[in-house]
Amino acid sequence: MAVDVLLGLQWGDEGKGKIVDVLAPQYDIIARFQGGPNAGHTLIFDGKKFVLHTVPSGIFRQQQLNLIGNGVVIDPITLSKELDELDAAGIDYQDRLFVARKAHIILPTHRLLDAAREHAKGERKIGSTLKGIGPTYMDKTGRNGLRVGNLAAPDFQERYDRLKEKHLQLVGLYPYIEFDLAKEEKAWFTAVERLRALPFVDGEYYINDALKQGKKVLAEGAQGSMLDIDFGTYPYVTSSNTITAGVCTGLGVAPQQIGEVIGITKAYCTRVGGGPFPTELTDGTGEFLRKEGAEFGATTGRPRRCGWIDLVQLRYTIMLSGVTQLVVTKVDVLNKFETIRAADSYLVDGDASRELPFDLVHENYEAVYTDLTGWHSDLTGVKKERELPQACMDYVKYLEDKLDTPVTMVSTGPDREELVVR
Ligand code: 2SA
Ligand code: MG
Repeated sequence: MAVDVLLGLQWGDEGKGKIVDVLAPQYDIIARFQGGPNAGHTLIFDGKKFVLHTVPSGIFRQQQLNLIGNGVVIDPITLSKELDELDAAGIDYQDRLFVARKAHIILPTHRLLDAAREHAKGERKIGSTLKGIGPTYMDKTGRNGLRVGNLAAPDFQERYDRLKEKHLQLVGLYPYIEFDLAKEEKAWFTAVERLRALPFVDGEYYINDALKQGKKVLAEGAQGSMLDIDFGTYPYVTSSNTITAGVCTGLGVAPQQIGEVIGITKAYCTRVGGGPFPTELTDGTGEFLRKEGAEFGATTGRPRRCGWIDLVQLRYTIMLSGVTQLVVTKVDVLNKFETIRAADSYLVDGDASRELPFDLVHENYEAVYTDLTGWHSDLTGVKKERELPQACMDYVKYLEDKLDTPVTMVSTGPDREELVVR
């Protein structure tokens, strides 16, 4: 079993990028298996900050190979900008970054459609990142999509034109929005050349050959389990499977190849975009969490909604992905709290329940909280378990106990170094 999985257990932004970067030296290949440039994986080291959207977070470790798997959707424009930033930082990705031929490509008109549909929804909008994710996956399942491997086909331009025409017809169904298609297309075709220059592989053979040679793979999740297309808070979800099952289809590996499943959770909870969030704090406390945790979207800059940790929700996503170990991030954000709250059960129609109801948008439920004592001290820079205050250790142990899963790492700050490994 040589494919370990790392994924977010909440609504994204759990700090996956940092943990992948820390774990990368233990692996030969880091692979993204779903999502696209809607992701924003923030890494901080040597006083520098990087935000990755398409490129796997193993790129900053020189010995590791990185694969953008078939389950990912790629926007050549975003990818090209990321490569520019890597170039500027002197990161050598030559022969270390591979792209699966079966990955789908985001066209400018996918972004146009995303924007037009969101605009038309008004109040009911998903709060998508407007990166064209939904429409691209729709073309994938609708069997219309263009894939990376098609870039080499002599009729690529014709296929592009046909799909674009289809999109423009669809856009006509929605109210008009501003979009400079000619300009976007120009940038896109320039960026496509950049994508073409990367080595393409048949990702499924690439990974399975590597596994046969005894190589270790880390599958890097994007977004979070509650945004999963099947099990998330539908329709307020993204368009891919963000749980462990997505690794099998998004890379072409069999289930028995899956080893450790590392689930990342914040010490509290956030969500960006629309949709239900049972433990959301819409008061000053939520505002305080946002400020302390610098909770703004890494891709869109949108303020993130903040609330307490939700154990009902976490037990659900741990179950769905077969999580074997937990990483708790951003505990330092709770430094100033006298009391920390955790939702351990829900009241659904007045009855206590430890399961998530079917429809979190319309059903009658509320979170029931347990109060825990805060540590009320500064954790910045703490790297050893024995340096963690007792109340903080008690919180970690409470989570382990309630979630029935060991906590193997506690992140005490944004830097690569600010981490307690247990
Ligand atoms: P989309 O763009 O179609 O996938 O949006 C659908 C929903 O999924 C949410 N979503 C995310 N939630 C958290 N983090 C994400 N990545 C960025 C980040 C987001 C940002 O790391 O901060 O910068 O705003 C992400 N990507 C998608 C999205 O908010 C919709 O609710
Ligand atoms: Mg993020």
